[in-house]
Amino acid sequence: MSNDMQEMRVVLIGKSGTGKSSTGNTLLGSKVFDAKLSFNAVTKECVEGRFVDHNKNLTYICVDTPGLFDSSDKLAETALKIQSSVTKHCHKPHAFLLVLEATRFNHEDCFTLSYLQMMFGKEICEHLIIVVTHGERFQSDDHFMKKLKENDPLWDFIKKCGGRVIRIENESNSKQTARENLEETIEKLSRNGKEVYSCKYLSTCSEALAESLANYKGPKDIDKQLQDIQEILKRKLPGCCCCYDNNL
Ligand SMILES: Nc1nc2c(ncn2[C@@H]2O[C@H](COP(=O)(O)OP(=O)(O)O)[C@@H](O)[C@H]2O)c(=O)[nH]1
Ligand SMILES: [Mg+2]
Repeated sequence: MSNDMQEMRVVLIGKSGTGKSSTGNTLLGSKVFDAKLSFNAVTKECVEGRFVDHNKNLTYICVDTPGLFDSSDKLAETALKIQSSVTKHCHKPHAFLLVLEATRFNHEDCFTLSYLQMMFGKEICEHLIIVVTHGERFQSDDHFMKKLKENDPLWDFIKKCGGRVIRIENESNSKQTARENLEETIEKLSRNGKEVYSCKYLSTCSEALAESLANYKGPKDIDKQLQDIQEILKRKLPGCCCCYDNNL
């Protein structure tokens, strides 16, 4: 590998079954991640994949993560797993791909931004790209945007996440268009790799998650679990609330 080989670090994030692993495979151009139709989450731990693009002198490093709201999980536990794995495999990522299946967007999804901010701070918003899979369900980009705007909670959510949204099709015979679309969006967002995510409160976020997990006493709704974490964060970071999304 030549010394001036650049890295592009990307995290795949989202609920189980939305197409995270498939999107990672499309981006890396081969079947690196296990993608399948399943009622149970397939990716239980974070997995790393790489692709070296010799033409661009660029290595894509991609981390696939467990589903965000997998039913039996404690949210703080999943959050700590995702956070520590991202720090380990994908230090200072250029982009977080938030993978969604637009037709399945529901009440639970509205909590995603709060949840992500508790893991990665508000700084994550600058580096989020919403990737809608099953892109061929939409006849054109105009049709896609029209359908997104018709769904008020989904459109509000997209705007809060910075408004960057693309559609891709992971199951088409030629995945080249989807791949190019992903690469172009990531490279534009990161200004060709110059801008990376970082958050100076990351260790405080993990302390808050660990404290909430230690206090966890049996099943609680998503909003209740997130409120607990938020309360701890507010105490640890007075005057500097990490969680700007008010869905809680
Ligand atoms: N038709 C279609 N199927 C997809 C697409 N993306 C993912 N899938 C399918 O959806 C299922 C779940 O995908 P997977 O990547 O395992 O989701 P994950 O749990 O988020 O990692 C698999 O059967 C995939 O083949 C897509 O863009 N189009
Ligand atoms: Mg998966």
